[in-house]
Amino acid sequence: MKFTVLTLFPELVDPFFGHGIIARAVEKKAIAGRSVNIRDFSCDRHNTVDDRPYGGGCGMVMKPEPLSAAIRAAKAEAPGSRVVHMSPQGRPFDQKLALELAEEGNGLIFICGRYEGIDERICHSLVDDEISIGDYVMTGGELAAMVIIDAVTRLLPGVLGGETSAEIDSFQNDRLEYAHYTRPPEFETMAVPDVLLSGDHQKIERWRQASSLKRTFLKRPDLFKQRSLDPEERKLLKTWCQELETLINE
Ligand code: 4H7
Repeated sequence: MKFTVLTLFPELVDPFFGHGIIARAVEKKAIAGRSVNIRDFSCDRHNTVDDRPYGGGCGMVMKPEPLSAAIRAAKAEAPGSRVVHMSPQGRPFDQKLALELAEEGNGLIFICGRYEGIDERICHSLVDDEISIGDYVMTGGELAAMVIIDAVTRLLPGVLGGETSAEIDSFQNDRLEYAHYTRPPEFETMAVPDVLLSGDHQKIERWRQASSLKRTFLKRPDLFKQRSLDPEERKLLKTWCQELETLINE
C-alpha cells in the first residue's frame, strides 16, 4: 500500500514513517510512505499557496492551482490511488472504514488542509472521499492522515507478524479488549487475578471474554447496539450478575 501525504508541513509527517510498527511495515515493503510539499507546486515566485476568501471574512484559503498540481503529480506516481480529504465534515472514521481502506489495492493520497481549509472546487473535481477522525477541530489535516495510515497499516497482511487473523478479529467485533497484566504478580498492593497465573488456558480464555464484556458494559454500552449479545455473552453477564448479588448480600 502506497501512502502519499500532501501537506505544507512534510517535516511533521516524514518522521511518522520512521518509528515502531509503521517503520517495520516500510522495511517489509508492506507500505511505502511519502510526503509531498504542496508549496513545491506553487505557481509564482513568492511560492504562494493561500489567498483571501471570496466574500471576505477572516483567515486564508488554500489556493486550488498548487493543490491540483500536487494531486495530479501524486496520482501520476501512484496510479489508481484513492484521494482522501481530511476534514471535520467528512465521513466519521472507524474500524469498518479502516478495513475498507486496507482493501484499496492501489494506494491512498491524503490532502491535509491548513488555514481555513481548501478551495471547494478541489473537493468537487479531485477528491474521492472526505473523512473525519472525530468531532473536534484541529489546525491541520496531518494528524488525521497519520491516524488513518496507522489504523490501516496494522490491518495489512504481514504487518502484525505474530498475530493470527482471529486475534485481529477480536479488535473488530464491537467489544473492548480484555484487561492486560504483566509481572510483578503484586504491584502497590494490587494483585493480578489468580486465574491468569493458573496456566489453565480454557479458564483464561473465559476470563478474558468476561473481562472484555464487563468493560464494554461499563465503558461503552453503545457498542451492544452495533452487535447484540450472543448466547455465550448472556451466560457470562448472568454469572457476573450472580457474583454481584452474592457480594451485595454478604
Ligand atoms: C480541511 C478543512 C480534520 C482541513 C478544514 C481537519 C479536524 C479534522 C482542516 C479544516 C481539521 C478531523 C480549517 C477546520 C480550520 C477547522 C478552524 C484542518 N480538523 N479546518 N478550521 N476531525 N482541520 O478529522
